Amino acid sequence: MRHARARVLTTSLAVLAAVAVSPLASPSRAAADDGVVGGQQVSVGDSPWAVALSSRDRFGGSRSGQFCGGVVVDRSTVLTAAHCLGPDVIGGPGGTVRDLKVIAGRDDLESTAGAEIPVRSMWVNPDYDERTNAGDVAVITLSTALPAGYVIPMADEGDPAYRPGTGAAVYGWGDTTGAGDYARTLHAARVQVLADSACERAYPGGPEGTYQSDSMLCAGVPEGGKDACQGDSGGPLVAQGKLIGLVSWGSGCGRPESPGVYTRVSDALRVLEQRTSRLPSVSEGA
Ligand code: 4AZ
Repeated sequence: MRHARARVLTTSLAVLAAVAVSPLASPSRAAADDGVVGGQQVSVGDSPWAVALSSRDRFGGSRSGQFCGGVVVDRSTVLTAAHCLGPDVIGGPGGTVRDLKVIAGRDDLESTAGAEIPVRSMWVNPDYDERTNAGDVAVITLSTALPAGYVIPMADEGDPAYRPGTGAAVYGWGDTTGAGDYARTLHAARVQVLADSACERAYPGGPEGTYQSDSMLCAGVPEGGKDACQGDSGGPLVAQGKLIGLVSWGSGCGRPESPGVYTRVSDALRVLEQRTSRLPSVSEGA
């Protein structure tokens, strides 16, 4: 097993600072490049807070061992989904993966760009409910801090970014079709925050989960075709320049009647406040 040493960050902070966080660039990509599902290739230079979780021991050396997404909310803090760090994914209670890393600044998973940052510690929400999927949040503390330009603010409760109809973008290296076609580069799809009623209708309680509006957020497009998918879990849903959701679950990918379900970041903040001593700073509402 090859153990790549963490490389010095190559992304210039000045460049990052100069680039406004505009979720998506020009939409003119070939269909073959479409990814997340119904998305397009984007650059980590424009979205440095989008990071990949990696374990080559468990997921193999291709695609840098990527298996989930994450998001940088503080220089040493990455949020992801609890189910990404559960026994089904990383094997064994509490996680037995020894080579878990956070990859920042790497668009192409076949490259060595950016940095692979070892994990100092992780906290998986003990209240994560595998039956409903409620509370799907975990916190990774990095062994070395990222530059401040990597951090995205989080939207607290009451922020207008949570209003239904708000345009948002979901980011990840996951499946681009729902048939196991994992992306090599970071992709993003434009979706919108949907009314809770859309997900309450889709997920009243079933094998995949139960939609709970206090802790989850519903997003997609009414016509379907744009969505997060397997491998995107834990990654960011961003609206108005702020983090509003973490990719969590759904029935299939891109189905019109089955929107994507996200961990509601404002609720995750409450969970972290109550359960941990850490509270990453939040963006002021309005
Ligand atoms: C997954 O399996 C998954 N369409 C994540 C998000 C969605 C579906 C599945 C939403 O990780």
